[in-house]
Formats: sequence, C-alpha cells, structure tokens
Amino acid sequence: MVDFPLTLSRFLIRQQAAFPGAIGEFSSLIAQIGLVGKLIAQDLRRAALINILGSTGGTNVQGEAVKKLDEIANDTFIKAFYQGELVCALASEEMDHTVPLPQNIRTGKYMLLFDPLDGSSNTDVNMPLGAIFSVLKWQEQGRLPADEDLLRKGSEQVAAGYLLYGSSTMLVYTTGQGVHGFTLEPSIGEYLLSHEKIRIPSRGTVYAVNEGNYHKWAQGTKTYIDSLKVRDKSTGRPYSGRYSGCLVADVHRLLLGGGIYCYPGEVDKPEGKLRLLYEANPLAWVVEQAGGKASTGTMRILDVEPKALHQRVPLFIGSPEDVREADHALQGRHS
Ligand code: FBP
Repeated sequence: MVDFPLTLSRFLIRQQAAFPGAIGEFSSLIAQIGLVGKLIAQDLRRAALINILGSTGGTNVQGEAVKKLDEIANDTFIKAFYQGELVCALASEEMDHTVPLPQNIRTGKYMLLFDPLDGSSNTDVNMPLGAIFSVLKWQEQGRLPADEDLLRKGSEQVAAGYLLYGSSTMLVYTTGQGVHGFTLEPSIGEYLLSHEKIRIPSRGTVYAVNEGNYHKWAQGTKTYIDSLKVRDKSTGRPYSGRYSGCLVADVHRLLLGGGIYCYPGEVDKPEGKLRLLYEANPLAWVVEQAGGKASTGTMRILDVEPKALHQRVPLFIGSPEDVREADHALQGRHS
C-alpha cells in the first residue's frame, strides 16, 4: 500500500489529538498562515506580468523604501486575520504600531507578529523570498493589546515559523513539538508533509553573511568570519559562502544542511539590522526546536528582553557548534 501524502490540515488534527488543549486553536491559525502563503505565492509567480514589481515610492517605519510586494503581502496577512476571531492584534515590519482588532476582542486569544515579505532586495530579480511569523498568547479580557503588550521574550512564543517562496513554496513551523516542513503542491493547492521533525546538523560547511560590511564590524566578528576561511581538517574548513539576500532562504538551507547565518552588529550600529520580535525571535525558536542555537553574540536571542516593537538585534543562528564558536570569538574566548 503506497503511503498517502499527509496534508497540513490532517497533520494539524493529528497533532491536536496528540497534545489535547496545547494546540487547539493553532490548527486554524497555522492553516490561515498557509492560505496567506498560497495567495502571496500566486502573486509572486506572476509579479512581472501584473505590474507589481518595483517600489510604492513610500518608506516604512524602518526608513526603508517600501516595495509594492511588501504592501501586497502585508495587506494579505491583515485581510486573512481581520475576520476569523483567533487574533486580537497584529504587528508587522511594515506598520508603525500594533493594529488591534476590536471585532475579535471577545474571542482573540493570540497576537500575531510578522515580517510579511522577507528579502525585499530580491523582489524585482526573481530571487528567493519569505515571510516570518510569531504568535504570542493574549489572556486579558475586555482590553485590546497595545505596543507594550507585545514586548515579550522569544521564550514566550506559542507558535513560530516561516513561509519560503523558492523553487517551491514551503511552510515550516513549530509549536514547541519539533519543527515540521510542508511543501505546497500547486496542482491540488494543498501543503503536503515533506520534512517531519527537522533536525539541524551539529556543524555545517557553509556560512551566510554580507561580507560587504566587513570593515564596519568589531574585531571579534572579523576574527570569527576570517576563521571560517582557514583550512582546518577538524572543523571541515574552509566553509563555503552562501548568502542569498533572504534570511528565510538562508536559515532554511542551514536547517537542512547545517552551518551559520550572521547579521552582526557594527561598530557604529551595534544592534545590527534585523528585527527582534518578527525576524530573530521566531527563527531562533524554530532553529532551537531543531537542535540549533541563536545568539546575539553575547546572549541567547530568546532571552532578550524587548524594549521596542521594531527593536533590532545582532543575529548568529544555525548549527550549535558553529554558533558556540561564533559566541566565543565575539567574546574573545577560545573555542
Ligand atoms: P527585509 O525584511 O526588509 O527584507 O530585511 C531583511 C533582509 O532582507 C534579510 O532577508 C537579508 O538576509 C538581509 O536583510 C539582507 O540585508 P543586507 O542587504 O544588508 O545584506
């Protein structure tokens, strides 16, 4: 008897049975994110044909030029959760402040934080793109969350994951019971289980970093990145450089093949570029759930106490041995 492919919805129901109450409402929340992924993937496939490439001419709260696709992706997330009762507040890389959903005040037990389109510099050149999401619980009755209510440590997330728009569209997530990957089968419009219980290798052979920023880095960062290029049999070095311009695509590669992605702080910008709440925290939990590590260089990402909605942090994420060595180099300790 040939194995019948397992759809996302069947898998979520199975998980629900295995963990009563743990993931009750998650099923529809994760399924709704899956729907967002299908809609955005459809737009991306035709983007050059339906005039949605290029910029809107506006800038976002990060001071970055907003791409038409950033806006379309952000609107798709909002529309998907505006109705549906699960979520009572949304926060996004593209929105200055938290958007409360008054219509879900009685039923909304969760807050959804997301980067609607990751890898914005890739939109117009047909390179990989992604989206990242983080889910927090909201237990207060009769009041809607505001920005300060979303300033929670990554260790408080109840679900996290990403959508990858590469040669195929994938949804990868965790609810604290391991990391699972689903590939969209466009001919039937279903996500099918393709990567169950992903485990990251303890050490890899690739590193992802924008070396164009080398001169901006502190000595510890330079020492670490230089060490990856020196021949060393015991660690399999030199490593190969693989930087796609899309954090989600680079982290997905690491999850399956091992290695490290670095977006270090800079001497003049010690907090780096990436955002804590909807980029670093969700990916850190996914990677940790797969046996990896995620650090600022001095502390675990999931232990960082957030101070602001769009706060940035340096990020070193990937195989445990690689991130441990990066931490040691940045702290001037020997591995
Ligand atoms: P966006 O969410 O605005 O795309 O920013 C994140 C990101 O694009 C990552 O996907 C990528 O790894 C990094 O920034 C690229 O930054 P840089 O161009 O500075 O190397």
